[in-house]
Amino acid sequence: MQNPVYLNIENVDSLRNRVSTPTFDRDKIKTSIAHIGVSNFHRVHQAYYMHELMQKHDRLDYGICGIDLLDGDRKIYNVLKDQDGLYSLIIKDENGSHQVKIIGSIVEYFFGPENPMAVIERLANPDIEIISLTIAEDGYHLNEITGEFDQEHPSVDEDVKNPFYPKTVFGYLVQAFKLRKLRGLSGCTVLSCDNIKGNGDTMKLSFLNYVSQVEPELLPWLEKNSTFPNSMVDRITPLTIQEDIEALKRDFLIEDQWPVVCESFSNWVIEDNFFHETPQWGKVGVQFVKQIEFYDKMKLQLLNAGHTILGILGTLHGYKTVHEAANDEEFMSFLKAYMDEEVIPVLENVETLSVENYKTKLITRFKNPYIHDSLSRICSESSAKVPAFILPTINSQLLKDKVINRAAFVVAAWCKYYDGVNDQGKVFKISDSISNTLIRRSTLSHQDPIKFLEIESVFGELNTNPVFVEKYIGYLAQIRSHSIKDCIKNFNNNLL
Ligand code: CS2
Repeated sequence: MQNPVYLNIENVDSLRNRVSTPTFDRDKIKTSIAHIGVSNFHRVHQAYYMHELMQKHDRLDYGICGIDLLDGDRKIYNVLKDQDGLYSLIIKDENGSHQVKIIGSIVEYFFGPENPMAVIERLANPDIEIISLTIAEDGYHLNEITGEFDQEHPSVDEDVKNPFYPKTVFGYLVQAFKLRKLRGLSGCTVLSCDNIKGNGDTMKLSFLNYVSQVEPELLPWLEKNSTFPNSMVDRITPLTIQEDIEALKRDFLIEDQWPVVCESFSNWVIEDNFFHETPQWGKVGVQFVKQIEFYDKMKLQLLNAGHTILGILGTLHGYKTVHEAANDEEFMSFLKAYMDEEVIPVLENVETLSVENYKTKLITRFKNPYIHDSLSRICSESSAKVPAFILPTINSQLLKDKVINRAAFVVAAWCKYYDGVNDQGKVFKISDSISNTLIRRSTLSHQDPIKFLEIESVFGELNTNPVFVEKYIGYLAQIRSHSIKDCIKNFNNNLL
């Protein structure tokens, strides 16, 4: 048997007869994008689109300089450095077909903790026309409910005190923009690619708020020299597991330390608001629109909310993956009714046909058994996800005096989630930056259910809405005395 080939620039051509490899000349690539947060999601989405532009259309002007800023990202930095920025993308269709592509669009890589000045210089370089971001929902430090920037967050506070040795994305950007201004260079576009409603507006608000603390004199320049388009990003990307690494070695004889898996579906819609000319990404399916709001709402309130619901309810039952929960008819009926009765009525101005198509496709995406998306990934950082994906639906429905039954049930189940034990009696791990608060509040809710709703940064003033509170209290009592599956069955049979 042949030995597996270690993935790097020297060996990549020898893989050509096994998988798709870059056919373009990587030495000719011009780097015009600096991307902060080289997550699995970035690697299956933006880096994939840029690769396709190079591979299919020979557009070599959108090379990516990957940047990571967190100590915890050292592993991906080392892997990509070792592999010359190359990695395997494994696309898994619902019908079982698997395709492997070696992605070659990340051509430079920087690691903030190792050399912050080098990162600042690269971001300040005028060749970089777009600084894109995937820093996760909780990376913006903007309170979803109050709309206020959390200046007291320890890392933000540290950057305010030590602006020349930044740790946060805000700290880095301010130094880079300051250099651009000092040197008489142009500004650029800051493109957020995170799952947040109005992600560009959110970034702009958070960033300008930060700038007003540390460098207020930069504000007028930034007004003229930067744009923050909103974007909607969509492709389900599970965490890489050891089995993926082994399968690549076994089936394709490729030794890749950190491949990424994703579904075949992919979508990217961006508000056409670029500082330089609009990028030529339409060729690979990126859509540029005047208004992003409708796409945003549809995706966050159906897909991400759907994930959160399957995540919370599925974990309480004892399921481990999204597809297990989605293939359980009771769970799926509950989710479909949630979408039809509680979400779709508030998706104003979204074409009925496109919502129906999106929903139908979504159900098959959730059921895809090859993706193995863990419910623990879905439930991590729920304190940022529930306010972004579920509570907007509740608030809009309440404003219109419409039903919120299933949404209130999910919030009650979310409270029970912090008991940390499933219906099979097994303990599961909780992972959230405010997990102590969530667990404490959930414990207090055994005596007084409202205590959980009093986490202001999550629920805002929802604890004062009598309609919502009454439903939540009733459901919590049911959930604490019955299995989650029985509660869902009762819901589906109109008994709850
Ligand atoms: C997921 C998303 O993290 C989550 O809660 O819903 O990562 C989801 O898989 C992506 O947004 C899909 O586009």
